Amino acid sequence: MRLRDPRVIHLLALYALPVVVSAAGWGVPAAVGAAVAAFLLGVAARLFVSLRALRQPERPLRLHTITFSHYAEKARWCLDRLGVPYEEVPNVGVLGVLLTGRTVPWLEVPPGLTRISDSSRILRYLWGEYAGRLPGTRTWFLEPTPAALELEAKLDRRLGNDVRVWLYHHLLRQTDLSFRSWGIDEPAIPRWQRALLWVKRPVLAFAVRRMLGVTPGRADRAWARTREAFGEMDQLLADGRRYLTGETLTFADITFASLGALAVLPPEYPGNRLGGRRMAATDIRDPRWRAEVEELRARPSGQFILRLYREERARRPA
Ligand SMILES: N[C@@H](CCC(=O)N[C@@H](CS)C(=O)NCC(=O)O)C(=O)O
Repeated sequence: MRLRDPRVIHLLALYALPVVVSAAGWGVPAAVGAAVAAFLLGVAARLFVSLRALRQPERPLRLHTITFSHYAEKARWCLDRLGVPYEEVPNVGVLGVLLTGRTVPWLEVPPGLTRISDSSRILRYLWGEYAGRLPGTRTWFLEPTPAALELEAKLDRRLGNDVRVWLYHHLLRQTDLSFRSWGIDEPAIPRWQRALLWVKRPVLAFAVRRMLGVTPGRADRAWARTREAFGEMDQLLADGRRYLTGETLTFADITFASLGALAVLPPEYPGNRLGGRRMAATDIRDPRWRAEVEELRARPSGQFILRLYREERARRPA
């Protein structure tokens, strides 16, 4: 969400419209005129953006994210690994979903302004678009084999949600870290968005609690299920295999490592594209939370995530 995008200006104008109409004391005909003008402005903004995009067919992909989102990290990691040019458009936490109803990550594909939501759909798009065009050594990890697809679907549905509920339960009680997780330190996020965070934190905290159902009871259940999921991965790795589905890395490994990372806090999370402060186990003040992180880190699956981050995410992407 950037103020130089005419669609954002239009959205903000729509919010301001009732205030302007009532402050100016306009009657019904003038208010209807203003609504028609707002509609035409929206049409013009979209037309302008579409035509501008068509004139720049070489524009890179754009990945819209929240810096610390683990689903966003999954897509970012795959894009980095694939080595295709892309721009990241980071935003502060939960603003997008409140204003537009769209979750992150979402991928903007030029020139037609195609938008792909959901990390798994983004991965399928990358496979469909680049397998065959790039050398196999770069794309194989995205091959949608039944085993990798099944693991990804399970992890997306369960681990991703459980880690989020468990983490928010802790984060909402440590204000400095919740601000950090929403992007307050990320220089690539516009200043106006970061400034807004100070004002809207109570609203965000309320919305997150309500939308995700973050209660102590649910957080306990989410924690228990997170341990279970790590336990299942321990079992897969118990025969000494290097990766979850065998001897080569696939997007299923990246899915587990990204979605589990916020429970293990590898120093390299979330990759090296972003410039703000990261989250370390030593930043956690609550002893219970810290003990939970330590417990997962000590397991083979926790060690697996730490290893993958060391091996894959420490380098700066090209
Ligand atoms: N199944 C989706 C889940 C995406 C999702 O829930 N993203 C969260 C962030 S982790 C989100 O956008 N929350 C709203 C927001 O923070 O603006 C995916 O795989 O991309």
